[in-house]
Amino acid sequence: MRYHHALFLNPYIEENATSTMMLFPPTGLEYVAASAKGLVDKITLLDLRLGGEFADPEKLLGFIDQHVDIVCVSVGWDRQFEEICRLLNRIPKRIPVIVGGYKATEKVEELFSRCPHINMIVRGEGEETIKDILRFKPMKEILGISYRQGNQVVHNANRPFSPVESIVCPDRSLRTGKYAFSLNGIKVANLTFDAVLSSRGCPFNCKFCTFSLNPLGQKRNYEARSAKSVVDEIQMLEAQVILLSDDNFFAIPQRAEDICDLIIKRKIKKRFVAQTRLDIAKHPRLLEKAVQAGFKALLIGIESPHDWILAQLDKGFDQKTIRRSFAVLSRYPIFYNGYFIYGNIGETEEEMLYIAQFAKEIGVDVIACNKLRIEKFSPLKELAEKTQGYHVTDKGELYSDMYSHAALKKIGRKIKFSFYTPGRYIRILWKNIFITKFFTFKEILLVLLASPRIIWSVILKERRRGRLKDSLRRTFIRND
Ligand code: B12
Ligand code: SF4
Repeated sequence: MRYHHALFLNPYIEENATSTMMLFPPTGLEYVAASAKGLVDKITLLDLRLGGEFADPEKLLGFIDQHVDIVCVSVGWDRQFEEICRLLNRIPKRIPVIVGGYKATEKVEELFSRCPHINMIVRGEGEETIKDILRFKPMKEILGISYRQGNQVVHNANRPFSPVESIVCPDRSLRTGKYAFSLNGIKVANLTFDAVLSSRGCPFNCKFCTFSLNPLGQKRNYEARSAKSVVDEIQMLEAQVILLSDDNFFAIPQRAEDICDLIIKRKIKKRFVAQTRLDIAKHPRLLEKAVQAGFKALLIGIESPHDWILAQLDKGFDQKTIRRSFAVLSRYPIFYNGYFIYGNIGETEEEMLYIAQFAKEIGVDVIACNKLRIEKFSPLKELAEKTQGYHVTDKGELYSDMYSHAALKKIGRKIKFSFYTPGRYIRILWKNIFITKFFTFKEILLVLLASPRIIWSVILKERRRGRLKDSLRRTFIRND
């Protein structure tokens, strides 16, 4: 027996996707689709964010009904959960529905109870599991799946991780479109994006982080692909901007340097963005090579300006180290995004608000602040449960009697508006144009031409959310 036509579906719809979300392909789903090659006659990969006729659910369901005999769906995020469940429930019952992804792994029971049409949920990494499914291996023998048996849900044992070098890279020819540069949903310039995963896991164990701890509580030990295989993949890509979506790209400095050397040697001209730890500042030679190879932006987990919070999070550095590291980093023409966490256990409002000031002091270009999340297997769970007055929502959001969810949200906006002043936007543009040279002259012109539409779309969005006046006041008058 063999399936004829498998559909691999990223079910998130364009209008609701935020700007960063629009830039990158659904890496996990693409890996799973690539593994399915050769085991089914035809593969269709559809990312609904790319638009096209199948963004219309009626057309999509018609296509599934007429052409497809197995549907494999990725549920990776909290967003649009209701809509996705509704869509899955409309897939004809005779067609098997397989669901996988980060969120699906977390919400196995909920998905089964809400979506009677789901046949199997693949927990954790799916490359090997999908092969067993497509080979019609008996369900009870497939590691890493959950399935229905009468009124019960059966959870088979977890699947051990596969070695990274054995995992086949995504096949970009399966895509139906390009990931183009868009801001707030508006296509800005002819700049395209792609993502490359050069390693899995992370060698560190920061206490709040569930990056390499999958929703089953399994820790993915750090494993990296060879420099050659990474650069071979990069060299095949059409996109100009490549996100190295590893949890921590520079974890092995020598390997990262080898990758940079190969990029330089092969004269690959791309713009790279990578997620990294602050420790990269200890390696000036690597930083120089990274700049030469085309690294334009680094996304760095700083988390907090406060030593006691950094210690609580087991981050492995203190405020002094952050300041010292940024003194080094600011010598390089690289754009820095600092990730911060606020609403930590015991953190006061004043301490949270200091994030904006601190980020300015150290010279971060942009910040992304998130409330502390405590997921099912987070090592911080015990502390949160033990600390009086603290609670965790079923989505993993931490709040307290002192700072409710809404109060934390307000504090988050205050931090954002203290940092993003009009001067900051000018600085961001200046750095991108003249220092990191992220954009070419033509692209800058296109961004400028698109800017009235972007500003208008932001205004509409803020108005829809009923906070336009407040945002304008906080940006231009007073952020209190
Ligand atoms: C790179 C990355 C990003 C990139 C985007 C990458 C992309 N391609 O879209 C950027 C930087 C933009 C980003 C943004 C955000 N991210 Co992010 N990101 C990651 C990171 C580090 C890697 C993702 C990745 O490529 N994984 C590798 C692939 C291979 O794994 P995977 O996606 O899980 O897929 C495997 C399985 O899930 C399964 N699978 C997946 N789909 C399917 C489908 C089927 C049918 C089957 C069988 C199996 C299957 O098989 C896949 C292959 O093994 C992860 C952490 C991590 N290590 O996973 C966080 C992570 C995904 N991000 C997370 C979050 C919270 C965010 C943000 C919301 C942060 C924020 N507050 O702004 C934003 C979201 C943007 C938005 N607007 O919604 C969370 C998601 C938690 C959740 N689901 O609730 C994660 C898990 C980190 C964490 N633990 O907090 N992110
Ligand atoms: S926060 Fe960063 S360095 Fe720490 S464990 Fe997570 S991915 Fe690794």
